[in-house]
Amino acid sequence: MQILVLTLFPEMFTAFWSHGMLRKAIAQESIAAAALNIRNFAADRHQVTDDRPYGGGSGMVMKPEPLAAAIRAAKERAPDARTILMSPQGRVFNQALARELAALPGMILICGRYEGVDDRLGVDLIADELSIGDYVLTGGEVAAMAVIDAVTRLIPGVLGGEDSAECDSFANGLLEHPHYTRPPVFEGAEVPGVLLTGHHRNIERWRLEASLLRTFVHRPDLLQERELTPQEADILRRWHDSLGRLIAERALPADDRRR
Ligand code: 4HQ
Repeated sequence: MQILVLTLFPEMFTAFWSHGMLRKAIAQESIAAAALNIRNFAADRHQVTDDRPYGGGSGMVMKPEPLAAAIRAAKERAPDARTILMSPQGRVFNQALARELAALPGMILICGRYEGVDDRLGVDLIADELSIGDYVLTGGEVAAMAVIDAVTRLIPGVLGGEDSAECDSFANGLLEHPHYTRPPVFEGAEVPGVLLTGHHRNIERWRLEASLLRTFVHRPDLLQERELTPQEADILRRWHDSLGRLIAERALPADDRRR
């Protein structure tokens, strides 16, 4: 996948793709990545990229001409890439969108600064808009990095184990089970015994149950968005039955409010 970022701060990306999974993905040519400085596409002597907003008000707006020139130059380098503006009004980025983007031949990610970009950059220049969440950033760069990171790890051959990407949180729509490594006792806290038994079926069963419990407690909204496998339904039924028995045996009678 070809990734081009259009930004006023291309140096922000140098450290980003010099480390870890991104560095490896670039080294093995799973992705090619470059950041282009929008300022280099400003035609005037001072290379101005912003201007005061029509209608008045505080803050500056990114001028359309340098951005349009930068996008056209990027499209020449990556003709099949999708042009994507990072913006709070975009589709809210999630794992399903990461999967969609991982199937593209390329992405041109446009990072605004100040109050944003002139709204007249048309659909021929901006095909898609993405938000990474409902909070206000000072620029699209951090948002673009989040997208590049989540998308790159889904490209076949980028993560070590082929199944590691699809075992992760959200791959199956659930939060991940807890993880442990040595030592077996840390500051008095023990690793759950089943994980030390080597009994793989029990371990898988425990992990699924822990996954379901975490999701139920911390992100019940995720359970509303997916179906339950027969094994998952079975686990929930056992909780239901066991809670039902506990309530039947231990609940005190309700206060009689008529008195
Ligand atoms: N922006 N997800 C860039 C965001 C944002 C977000 C505000 C976009 C500032 C200039 N981008 N403008 N949230 O907050 O993507």
